Parts: sequence; structure tokens; C-alpha cells
Amino acid sequence: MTASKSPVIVDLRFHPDQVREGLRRAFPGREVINRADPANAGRDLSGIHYAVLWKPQADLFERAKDLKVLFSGGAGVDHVLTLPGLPDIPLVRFVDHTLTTRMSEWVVMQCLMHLRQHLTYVRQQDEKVWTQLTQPEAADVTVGIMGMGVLGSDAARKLKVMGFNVIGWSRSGKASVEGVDMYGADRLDEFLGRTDILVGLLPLTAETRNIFDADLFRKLRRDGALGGPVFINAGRGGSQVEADLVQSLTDGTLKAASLDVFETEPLPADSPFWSMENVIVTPHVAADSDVGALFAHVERQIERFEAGEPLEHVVNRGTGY
Ligand code: NDP
Ligand code: OXD
Repeated sequence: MTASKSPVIVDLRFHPDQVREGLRRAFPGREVINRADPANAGRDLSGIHYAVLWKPQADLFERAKDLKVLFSGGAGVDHVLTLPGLPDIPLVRFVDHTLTTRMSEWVVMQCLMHLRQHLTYVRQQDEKVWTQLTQPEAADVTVGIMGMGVLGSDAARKLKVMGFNVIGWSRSGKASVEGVDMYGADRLDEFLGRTDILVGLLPLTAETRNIFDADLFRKLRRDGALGGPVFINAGRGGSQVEADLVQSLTDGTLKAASLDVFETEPLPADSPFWSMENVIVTPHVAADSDVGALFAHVERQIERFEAGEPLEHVVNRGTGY
């Protein structure tokens, strides 16, 4: 460690083996304090300027009093913004093509599974039934994406390549994806009325908490080619009202759903979602952070910061994303 290079605190409560492995190559010339390592339990954290965190140990901010920049281990920052004692310093979120690509793969896969009636064919296979269903085309289906930021915009582009009609909704109503009609916050009902497959890629904020409720599901297009609207959520579980979702999936307001995120994670064993025939559950894996890519992104941002250049992907504390 040289005097001019502040160490980095790594306080990531995920993939401990990948973190250890990633740290063998990361942050050359800089000391790293991995808080998952018991040898670092009593370490003095004063004088350290940087921390990379995801659900960190409760005493991080009490002990690391000289932090200058925080780096979220994921793209979402709701878990950081609610931490007790969070210092008023820049918070950088994780933006990287590895994460973006993974999310688009998951979204496109889910849209295709619903388009191609995969849940029905899996059930037919279980029952050894050979029945060929009428097959709509992607061009007959409109996917509406709520949250047209880094992830929503990339998913929109890739869904277009697959032939879907794609529309987007965001706070500003601005995004630059060719061929995608955009709707601002005040045009939600119009957007929902065109949507056959609703994709949630919103951050969790005070405004987006509980936004996906029965009232919203009732406004989705009902006479589309899929025979009923489908809901796909990979944003945050806090945006969906799960009692309404179960009811809507039971009474036919929604035909089906794909859920990667939940109000409570891990999803409790008694959640009805586990056994609903029209629901696909994945365990918050739509776009896992690649640990090597995360550390490379943090290194780049620290270099910029130390060179006096502006940090990228800084969270706006006012809007919460
Ligand atoms: P961005 O910040 O790039 O985009 C957020 C989008 O949401 C923007 O289009 C923004 O609108 C819109 N938005 C925010 N608040 C509102 C609101 N109140 N009303 C309408 N639109 C709103 O985020 P990312 O695309 O990078 O990530 C989105 C979320 O995906 C993350 O916050 C995280 O929760 C989730 N995520 C989930 C993962 C998983 O594995 N399941 C992995 C990674 C992320 P505008 O464009 O006008 O600012
Ligand atoms: C993220 C996530 O925010 O994994 O990156 O959910």
C-alpha cells in the first residue's frame, strides 16, 4: 500500500467464494479489507475512503468514519439508502454490460415462454398429452416496460429484435430506443391499455412501492393475442402488492406471471406463488452481479475520483435511484 492510495473496504453479503477469488486480482497496489474474512473482524477502518457494499455489517458506518465514496454491489440501491447511519457522500450504483445483458436474457426468455405457451406445454409433458395450440406471433403482442433506464432500454431493444411491439413508461417519458413509444408518468392508463405483457424494471422508491396492485392489473389490455395479460417483475418485490397479485392470477385478471423478486426474500415456503400453475418463480437471479466486473467498475470509478473527474452512475438521493 502506498500512502496516497486509500484501502478499499469490501462488505458484500453475497457469493463469498467469488468475492475472495475476485479479490485475488482486484485493486492492484491497494490494500483491501474484506469484512467477510474473520481475520479482519477487529480491523481499524478509520482513514479509509472507499467501501463496496451489499447488505453490509451493521457497524460499517460507525467504524469507517472517513469514507468518501460508497459503491453499491448491485444496480438497485434501495437496500443502501435505508441503512442506518448512511453518510451523506456519493453513492455509485453498479452499471455494467454483464448485468444488463443478463437482465435482458431473463426478460426476453420470460416473454418468449409466455408467448410460446411454455407453461401449458410443460404441464402437457407431465401428463403425456400431445396437443398443438394455436400460436400467436410476437408481432401480435405488445410488451410494456415500466422503468426504461439502463435495464429497461436494453431489454426493449432485444425484445424488438425478437419481433415484439414494445412500449415504455418512465417518470420523464424519455428514452431513446428506436421504434419504442414512450409514455410519461401522467399517461400510465393509456400505456397499460396497450400492454399485453407488463414488465416491471423499476427501482424501489417511495413512489414505486406497491405500484403493481389490482387496480393497475385491471387496466391492462384484455383482448390481446395471449388471451389475457401477463405480469413479469424483475425490479423489486416491494413494488408489487402480493395479495392483489395472487387474487388477480386466480380470478383471471392476469393470465400468468414471472416473478424474480418478492416482498420477502427468500420467498417463504408457504407463499402461494410456489405452487400456482400460472406462475414462474426464480430466486432473484435475473441479473446477478458478476463480481469481477463489479470490482473492475469500482476501480474505474476510484481512478476517476482520484483524477478529479466526475463519478459516473451516482444515485440521486432526492429521487432514490
Ligand atoms: P435506472 O436507474 O437506469 O432506471 C430506472 C428507470 O425507472 C428509469 O427509466 C426511471 O425513469 C424509472 N422510474 C424511476 N422512478 C419512477 C417513477 N416513480 N415513475 C416512473 N418511472 C420511474 O435503473 P436500472 O435500469 O439500472 O435498474 C432498475 C432496477 O432493476 C434496479 O433499481 C433494481 O431494483 C432492479 N434490478 C434487479 C435485478 C434482479 O436480478 N432482479 C438486478 C439488477 C437490478 P426516468 O428514466 O424518467 O428517470
Ligand atoms: C441488483 C440486484 O440490484 O441484484 O443488482 O437486484
